[in-house]
Amino acid sequence: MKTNEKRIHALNKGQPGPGPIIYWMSREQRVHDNWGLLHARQLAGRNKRLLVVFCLTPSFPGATLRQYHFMLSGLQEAENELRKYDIPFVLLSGEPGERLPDFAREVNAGCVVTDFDPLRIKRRWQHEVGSRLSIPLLEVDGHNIVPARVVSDKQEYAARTIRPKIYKLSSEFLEDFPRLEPQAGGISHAERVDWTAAMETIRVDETVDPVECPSGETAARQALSRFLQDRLDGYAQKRNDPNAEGTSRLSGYFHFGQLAPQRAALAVASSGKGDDQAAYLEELIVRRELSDNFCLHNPRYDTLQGAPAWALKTLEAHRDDPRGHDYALEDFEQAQTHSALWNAAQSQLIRTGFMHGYMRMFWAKKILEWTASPEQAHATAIRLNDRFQLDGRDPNGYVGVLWSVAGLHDRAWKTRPVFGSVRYMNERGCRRKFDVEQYCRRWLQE
Ligand code: FO1
Repeated sequence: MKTNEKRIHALNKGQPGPGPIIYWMSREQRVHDNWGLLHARQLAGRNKRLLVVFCLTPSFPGATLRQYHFMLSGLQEAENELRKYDIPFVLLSGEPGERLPDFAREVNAGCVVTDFDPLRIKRRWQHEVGSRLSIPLLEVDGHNIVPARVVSDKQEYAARTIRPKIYKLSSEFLEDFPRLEPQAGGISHAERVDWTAAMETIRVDETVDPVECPSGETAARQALSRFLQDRLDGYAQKRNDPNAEGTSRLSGYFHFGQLAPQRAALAVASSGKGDDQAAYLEELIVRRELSDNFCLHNPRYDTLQGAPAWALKTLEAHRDDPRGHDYALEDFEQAQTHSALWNAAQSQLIRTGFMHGYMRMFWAKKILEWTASPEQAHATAIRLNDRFQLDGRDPNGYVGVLWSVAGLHDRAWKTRPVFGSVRYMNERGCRRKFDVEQYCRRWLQE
């Protein structure tokens, strides 16, 4: 079975050469269930060699040791797994715009295949690589079930507008993955990656510790199995209770591409779990793919200016409303606000690299309420999200912050101070949903 042609998009006008096929792994850091790698393997066929290359940048915007540690540990597993298929894994260090074209020339490559990613930095890398290659640079969307370039050619207003587009096309794309074919004798000269040396090239903030969450494709599959066995039953009810641990906890694996969302969708879709199944597929497919759609079509996805016009207007009208509290970034970062509930959420984030989805909304809305301006609130939420969340720097994070702070993909609500008609949330609402004291006890204890 071939990769659906609609997942593939040419990023330059290069002409294929006779040499090896390179799969430039970036967003999809896995060996199995990976449409980009499968397509590269198909192009290599029997007569060409396939090489997998990852380009490690010494610092990725906003990332810390926490995320690099997780990523490198998953990549080590990918190298070992690829060896079983006789596919060499090459780790380059430095700027992809320079290192990739140099490497492609060194091995006299015939074609480069890479992952779809709507974020600015990746599109810049791809532009630099594509314009320096005389061979084709092909992008494959291995992240979205319905490829982001296919589902819509414009920024969608909300879940309600993208949902029918996704479901209309999903039967074409929600197919099982073929197996990766081993390549005969492809690895004989391949050297092993020196992972200790690679770790030493990293130049990031080391004060944010790695988290205990196990990394890699195997751990990701196990996490999916545990979710299906233990937590899918009752998901629709329990997912809004931060004490119940009812969510999937797969977002870190999706962010680093260690698990294909399509694998999770196939498993959940065949679970026969009615409302729970539908609630999870809504999050996994509609909400996640809406985030990629937004970042693909809105170049201001990581600034307040990315918000809808109605929300910018109402926030402007309430710019001078008195704030009950006016905290600086450091107060938030160190969980030093007057609110035990807010501090508990921030502590959960610092300790675990994860914050429950319901708390993420409350957390970001309170940053808006207790900060001098909406711009500063937005920048604070992005900075903390990118720094501490294992899945920071992801389209989901940018969309989540804009939803909370500036009404993205939402509608106008009753007008209130500071928020204007952006949806408001307060602690009383949290108390109606879950045991706030239990959550605070859990995350505020030393
Ligand atoms: N992708 C790369 O191709 N090379 C890197 O060195 C790299 C570092 C990195 C660090 C933290 C992080 O959260 C992501 C990182 N990514 C890197 C990208 C990542 O795989 C995702 O593609 C995007 O962040 C989400 O679209």
